[in-house]
Amino acid sequence: MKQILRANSRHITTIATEIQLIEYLPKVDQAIALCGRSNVGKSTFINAFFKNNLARVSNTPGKTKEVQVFTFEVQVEDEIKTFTAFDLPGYGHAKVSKTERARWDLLLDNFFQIYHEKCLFIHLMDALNPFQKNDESFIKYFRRFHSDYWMIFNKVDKLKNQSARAKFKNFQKTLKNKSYAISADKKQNLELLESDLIDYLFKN
Ligand SMILES: Nc1nc2c(ncn2[C@@H]2O[C@H](COP(=O)(O)OP(=O)(O)OP(=O)(O)O)[C@@H](O)[C@H]2O)c(=O)[nH]1
Ligand SMILES: [Mg+2]
Repeated sequence: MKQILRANSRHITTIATEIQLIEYLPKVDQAIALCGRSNVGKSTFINAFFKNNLARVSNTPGKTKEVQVFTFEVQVEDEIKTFTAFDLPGYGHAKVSKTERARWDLLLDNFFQIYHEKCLFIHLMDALNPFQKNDESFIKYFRRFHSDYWMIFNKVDKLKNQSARAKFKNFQKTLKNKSYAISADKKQNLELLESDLIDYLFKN
C-alpha cells in the first residue's frame, strides 16, 4: 500500500524573505516545489494533490505572493514519512508594479539559490499554450541549478475536442523528457503522478 495521507496535510508557514528561507532550511529533509507562470494552477495543484482548500487559489494572476510552506505525509506499507511542499509565486504576471515584480523575482531567485538541492521542482505549464516565452526563459534560468525537474501540463480539461487532444498528444511525444498531462481543477490523471511521486520520494 502506498498513499498520501491527505487528512494530515498542513499549511505550516508563509515565507517572505531570504532570511526566513535560510532559517527554514534545516527543517526540510526532502521537498517538492511548485513553479510556473502565474495563474497556471500551482495552488490548485496543491489542493488537488494534498487537501482541498489548503492553498489559496484565484482567478486573478499573482495570488501567491510569498512562498507558502506545506507538509504532507506519505504511507508506504507500514512506514509513514513527512515531506515538505513549497507553493512558489508565479512568474510572468504583467499586471503588477515593477517594484512588486522585482520583489517576487528576488524571492524566487533566493529560493532556487538556497533550496535547489533539497527539492524536486514540479514545473507547471499550460497544456493549451505550453512553452511560452517566459516559460522558456524560466527553464533557461533554472537549468543552471541541475535540480531534479518534472514537467507537468495542466488544464488538459480545456482541450475541448478530439483534434485539440490529438495535437497535444503529438506535441507531448516530441519532448525528450517524460512529462505528465493533468487537470488539477478537475482532478484528472493524478494517479500516475501520485504513484511516481511517492516512488521518487521514498527512493531518495
Ligand atoms: N480549467 C482549469 N482551470 C484551472 C486548472 N487548474 C487551475 N485552474 C484555474 O486557474 C486559476 C489560477 O489557479 P491558481 O492555482 O491560483 O494558479 P497559480 O499558478 O497558483 O497562480 P499564482 O498564485 O498567481 O502564481 C484559477 O481560476 C483555477 O481555478 C485546471 O486544471 N483546469
Ligand atoms: Mg498560487
